[in-house]
Formats: sequence, structure tokens, C-alpha cells
Amino acid sequence: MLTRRPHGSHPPRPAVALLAGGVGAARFLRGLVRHVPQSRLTVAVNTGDDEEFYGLHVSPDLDTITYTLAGVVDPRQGWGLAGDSFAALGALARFYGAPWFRLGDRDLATHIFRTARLKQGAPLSAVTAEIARRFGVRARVLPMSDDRVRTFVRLKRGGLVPFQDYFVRRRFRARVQAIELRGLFRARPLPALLEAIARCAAVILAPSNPFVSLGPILRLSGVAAALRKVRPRVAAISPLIRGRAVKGPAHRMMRTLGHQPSALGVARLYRDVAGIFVLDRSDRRYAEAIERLGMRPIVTDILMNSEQAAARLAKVVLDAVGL
Ligand code: FO1
Repeated sequence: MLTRRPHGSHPPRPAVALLAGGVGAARFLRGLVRHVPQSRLTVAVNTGDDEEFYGLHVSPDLDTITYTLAGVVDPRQGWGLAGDSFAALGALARFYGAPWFRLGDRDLATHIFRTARLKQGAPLSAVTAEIARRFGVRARVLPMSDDRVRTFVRLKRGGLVPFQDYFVRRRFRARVQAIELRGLFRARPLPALLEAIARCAAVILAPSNPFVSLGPILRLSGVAAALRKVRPRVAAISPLIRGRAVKGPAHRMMRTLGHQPSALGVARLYRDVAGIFVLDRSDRRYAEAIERLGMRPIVTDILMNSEQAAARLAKVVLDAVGL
């Protein structure tokens, strides 16, 4: 039966969900919003990296995504606010010693607001929506869970350290033995995340670190099962090009955690949840092996060294899922 549409109206544009870590995901997002209106976009974000500094709850990946969607992210670093100053951090040094995690003056306002609202009993998802709205963001930004999951890194030498200690203080130089996600088994994924996976026309796994960025989201109870149900419309983008991460320790983690540090190694990690795998032209020799995993390989240029390059990649990914 034909349904009549009022003259001149258009069918709603297909909705897209992006599962995201921080900076790598944000780069892709800059391209994605050139093709998908924010109102049709849900971004579910890792919160395993969250940390407390000066009594404030900092959610680096949520803020990176929110600031990117608002167009106010520092373009050079990929995190924090563009043009921010660091006077408060300098003053805090009097009481806390030299800082190793750089929180800008204007960025601090976000952490103060978040911390105060959480203290009042608001769930992180509600606070995240409030922050996004006040930055004028129209996309739905979701923390992966309202429950606390903390990423710890077990080092070959140096014991167990919180993620930011490993990533920022130690500049991810130390050798990693294991990743531990505290609170994972008690945590429930945000219901809106499971709904987005079930209802969106496409789900994209951003080119983020598979262990410490997407790992916490994918390992939440029920997320992998939800993705498996819609696997043909799930596309994963390789975070590795020629066996290396553009930024960060993903390739070294792959090796030390017993996986092949290549696009093929990443595809193996996602084979159960993603039907499509997007890899770089320079890695095309893996395409056949990826096909044998039961995934559809899409070979293209995945280095996002400009907004145009990110937009081009986003277009290829959307084409691959049929949007
Ligand atoms: N990354 C750094 O390398 N050094 C920093 O001092 C730093 C501060 C920072 C402050 C706020 C924020 O939202 C992010 C910040 N990041 C910093 C980025 C962050 O550590 C990582 O990008 C993620 O946690 C990994 O996705």
C-alpha cells in the first residue's frame, strides 16, 4: 500500500550511530556531519578514560566529541577548547604541584558544571545532554553507560595505573601487559545506546583504539549482542594504516596483547559485530583475508589529514552501508 506524503515533504533522513573514543573518532565525525545532519546522529562515547582531577569529574572523550560537534575544539590538539588559557592550572600548582594533565580555564567550567550536577544526583547521560545543549550541539551525545567503568592499564613494569596516567603522564611509552576495565560487569549500557544500535540505519565503529576506546563500549553487557543482530549494517574503520596508529599506542597494544598489529588484526577483533571493514589502500593486500572472515572489505584512503579527507572517508563509509 502506498502511503501518501503531504506535497513537498521528504522522507526522514536515515539515522546514524557512531561508537566513539576521543580524538580519532572526532576527526571522523568532522567529516560525517558534512553528510548526516546532527539531528539524525547519535554518538555513543567511551567513558573508561574519565578521571578525577582537583575533585572534578573530567570526561575527556565526551568533551572531545561535544566540542568537536560544537565547532569549538582545539584543532591542533584535537581535545580541549580552541584558544583556551591555563591560568587556573598555574595557580593550582601552588597547592597540587606541577600539573601533568592540562585543563584549560574555559574547559574547567565544563568539569565544574558536570561535577556539581553529578553531586546533585543527575545521571551522567542527563548531564552530558545538558552540556551538549549549552554548546549548541544538536546530535545526541551519549556516555556509554551511567555506571562508572574505569580503564586501568597493567604495565609490564610499573604495576597497575589509571588510563590517563599511562596515556598522558607516561606518554604511552610503558609496555602494556593487560587492560582492566573496573566496574564493567556491574555496568549496564545506556538503554538509548542499545536502542540506537537497533534502530539506526547504520552503525559505525570509529577509527579508535580497539582496546581502550571502543573496547569498553563493546564489552558492556548486551552491546556486542545488539550489534550482531544488525551486523550487515555495521561498518568498522581501521585505526591502523600500514600497521601503525596515526596517533597513540593502538599498534603497540595490539602486539603486546597478542594480536597482529595490522588492519587484518583489527578486523579479526570486530568480525563478530561488524559486517563491513574499511581499510586503507596501502593495506589492500589484507582485503581477501578480511573477506574470508565474512566481512565486506572496503579499500579507500583513510588518513584524515584534512576535513575534506574526513568528509570523503565518511561518504565512502555511508555508501558502503547503503546510505
Ligand atoms: N591529552 C594529553 O595528551 N595531554 C593532556 O594534558 C590532556 C588534557 C586533556 C584535558 C581535557 C580533555 O578533555 C582531554 C585532555 N587530553 C589530554 C586528551 C585525553 O587524555 C585523551 O585524548 C583521551 O583520554 C584518549 O581518548
